Amino acid sequence: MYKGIIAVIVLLSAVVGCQQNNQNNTLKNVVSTSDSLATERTQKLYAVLKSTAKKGTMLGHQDDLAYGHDWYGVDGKSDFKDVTGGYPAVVGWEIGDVELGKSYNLDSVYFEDMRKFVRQTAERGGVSTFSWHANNIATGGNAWDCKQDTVVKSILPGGVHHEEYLRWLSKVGDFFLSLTDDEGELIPIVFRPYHEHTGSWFWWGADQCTPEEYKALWKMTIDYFQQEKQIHHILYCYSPSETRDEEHFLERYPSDDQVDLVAFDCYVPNQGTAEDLETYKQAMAHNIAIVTGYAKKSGKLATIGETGYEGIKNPDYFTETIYPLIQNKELAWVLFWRNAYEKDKREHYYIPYKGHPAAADLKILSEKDDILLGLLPHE
Ligand code: BMA
Repeated sequence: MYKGIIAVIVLLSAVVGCQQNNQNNTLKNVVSTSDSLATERTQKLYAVLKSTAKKGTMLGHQDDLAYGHDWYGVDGKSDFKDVTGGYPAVVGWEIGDVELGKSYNLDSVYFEDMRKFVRQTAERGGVSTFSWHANNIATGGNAWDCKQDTVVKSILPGGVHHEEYLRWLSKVGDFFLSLTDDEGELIPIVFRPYHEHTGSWFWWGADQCTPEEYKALWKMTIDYFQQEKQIHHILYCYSPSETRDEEHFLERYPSDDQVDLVAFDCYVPNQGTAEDLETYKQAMAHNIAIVTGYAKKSGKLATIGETGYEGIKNPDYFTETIYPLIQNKELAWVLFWRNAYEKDKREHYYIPYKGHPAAADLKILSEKDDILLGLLPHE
């Protein structure tokens, strides 16, 4: 377990405070964020993540600081911390409904609270990553509404919903621009938009748009952020669901200059039987090989965008399934999905809470030498 988080924070702040152009140029050569105007702090984060991934993998948990299996909105609480003794190095957040101007997301997490949690995570030397279950602008339904298959086409330039969609992007951008530290400086973050698009359960999925339309959607989004909103503190993560091979993985890949991290989402399927767990192991190993292989080739950074075993029915899942899969792989992190607090979702959790049979197992995983609790210092 890596314990130098304080040293890391000091180092990071030192570099963040340093504005000389010559260093900026040096960093650019080493790091090459996809956004050539990325803030120095963002470039720094990318560089640090790359060296961190060479040493080990960080653990992440969706919505970790906002709620857990048996609580909502308790200051300082975290299911991950209750079980391992420390906060997760990576915290995932979901911004669905921010585009509608709501003050809380589709899982009832207030955006105001998210800002605070992102600040706390940065202060601890951790990373915040964002997904967006964007609503369906054409039908008024949610992200899962796939009743019609021309939504993407309708929001691209020339489409009937284009202007309205740009107003949504503007709201998303305003939220990202509100993620600042106590000094008012923007905190670099990871954005993983239009995820699981090789599946067909979101309006941006494989049956809902062509590869060219998907790529155009991605480009339109980041061009709008960078050129219209002057947003330069984001690392972009491309995260399909499981893919067959590199060709399939790249079928809808925007381009190397629009992506910083390559990932995939993969869950234990069906009821989570021993057989399902076996299927999952194979799918994970296969997809880890695809993303790490492509990351190596392209100089990108590989992560696991989302994963987990709903209800964790095997108490050895973390040490016996996850650890062998991620050991000795250049993966920056693995993000486990949320521990729902909702009364009708008692089995919808992906890390153990205090007293759960798999709690000791997650703690053992978190204590492995190559499981990192924060970012490493950058040489
Ligand atoms: C899904 C589930 C939903 C949730 C959505 C967005 O995987 O967890 O309950 O609303 O993600 O966070």
